[in-house]
Amino acid sequence: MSSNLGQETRLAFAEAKQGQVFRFWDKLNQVEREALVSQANQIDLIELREGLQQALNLDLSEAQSFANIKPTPWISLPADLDSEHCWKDAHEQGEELLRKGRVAAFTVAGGQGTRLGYNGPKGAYPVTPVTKKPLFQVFAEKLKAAEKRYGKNILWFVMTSEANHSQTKEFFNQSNYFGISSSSIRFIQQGMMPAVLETGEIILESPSRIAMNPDGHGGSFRALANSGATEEMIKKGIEIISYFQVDNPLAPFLEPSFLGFHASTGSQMSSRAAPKTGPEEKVGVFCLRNGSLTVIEYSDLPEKLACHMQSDGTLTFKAGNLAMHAIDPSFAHKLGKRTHDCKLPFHAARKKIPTIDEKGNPVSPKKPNGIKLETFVFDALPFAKNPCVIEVSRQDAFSPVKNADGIDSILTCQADQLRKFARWARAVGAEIDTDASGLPSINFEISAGFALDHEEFALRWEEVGKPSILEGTVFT
Ligand code: UD2
Repeated sequence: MSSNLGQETRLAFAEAKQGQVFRFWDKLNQVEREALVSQANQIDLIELREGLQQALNLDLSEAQSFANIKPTPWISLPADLDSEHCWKDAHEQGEELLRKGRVAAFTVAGGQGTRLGYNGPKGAYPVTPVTKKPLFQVFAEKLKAAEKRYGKNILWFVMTSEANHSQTKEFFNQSNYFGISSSSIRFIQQGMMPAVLETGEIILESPSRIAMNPDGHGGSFRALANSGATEEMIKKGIEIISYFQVDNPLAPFLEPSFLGFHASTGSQMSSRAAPKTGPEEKVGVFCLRNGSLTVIEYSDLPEKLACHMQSDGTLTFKAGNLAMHAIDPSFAHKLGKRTHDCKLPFHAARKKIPTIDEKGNPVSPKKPNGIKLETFVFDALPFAKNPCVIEVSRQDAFSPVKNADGIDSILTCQADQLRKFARWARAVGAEIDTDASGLPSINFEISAGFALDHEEFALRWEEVGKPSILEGTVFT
């Protein structure tokens, strides 16, 4: 067995006071040693030290920095003739961008999906009410429908992580790429960060394995830049990356008005927002902090501010982050390369991290024992020129699947999909019973291949002879 294996790495770790990572070295076999060294080589020790320091400082400064926050102005939904004109212009501009092939779709799907407890990539999770199509298929069908409508191929970037990269690719492969040409899809893998103790020491998951987690969706900038994706986009004349999360089947990621507003305001990063359902809703809020647009995460916003009301009885900090952004590829590239003036801060999440004891036996902690470090995509907003927040109708755009049950679960998401289908069907005069919340008494489904929006549904429903809608009807 070569005694020089990983010598430089082990030395560097010892110098950085991380020598404990190799404390079982003498007991490891060759394969285990190689695996540990290769994992250790992925870690940038300087970034880790600085990132942790910064995250702990951020924890302290967050507590003091709520003095200078204000609600953000946003472009609200059309309410009068003037604003209707603006929305119409933005819609036309967005359609033009789509016709010219200036937009790429980008799904972040690298998360660990811990809360959902699903054993597989979240995008494979069955989500539609009748045919139980997986999330990735729902997005693929929207993408194909938009390609058909605008006569252009649309590139689709899917961000995965070490935990689900090969499973995700395999899932697309087995599903025949949902009828999309495989050459239009790019899988890019995000980076990983080691989990650490409060003291900064890296945690071992087993004697030969470091506990690591994906580096947060802010890692998407680095993944886009390092994989060559941003360069490809720039070369191909793509002007907008339409960013959305894998957990939200309603995401209207190729809806033109949002893209149009982003372009017409000269923004480098724009975001969709909707009024929060209440102070306790688990979405971040857009606000101005010292004059810069930023998002304060739900877990960081003090209760007093979360509950604060304006004189009209609405929440003062109401602009909820729906995690849909339009991003300029050159801006993404610059952030991804982490030039000195443009680094996203790390945030510390205290979690229960499975580890080992001094003898190497597994330990499942009962309370948080370590810190996961992540960057957040919305922390790019303060770096962006003319960042812009645009309202969207929540019922048409947002119903994430995050939990196994309760709020934001498959049940609430399917109910929201059914309500949307029922609104479209009732608007054309189809007879459907609903309860007071708009939930139909039957399950039925409208695929994006049939209609991408309610206007198209009206046309197509006529074309197919205005059929009755019954339990289990599927419009494809
Ligand atoms: C996110 C937002 C919250 C709100 C909400 C809306 C954060 C920190 N908070 O809350 O403000 O907008 O969504 O639904 O984002 N992901 C990766 N790689 C990672 C981590 C996450 O790809 O390293 C993806 C993950 O697959 C998922 C998305 O990012 O699609 C959101 O992650 P989350 O579920 O941890 O965020 P959540 O629900 O706490």
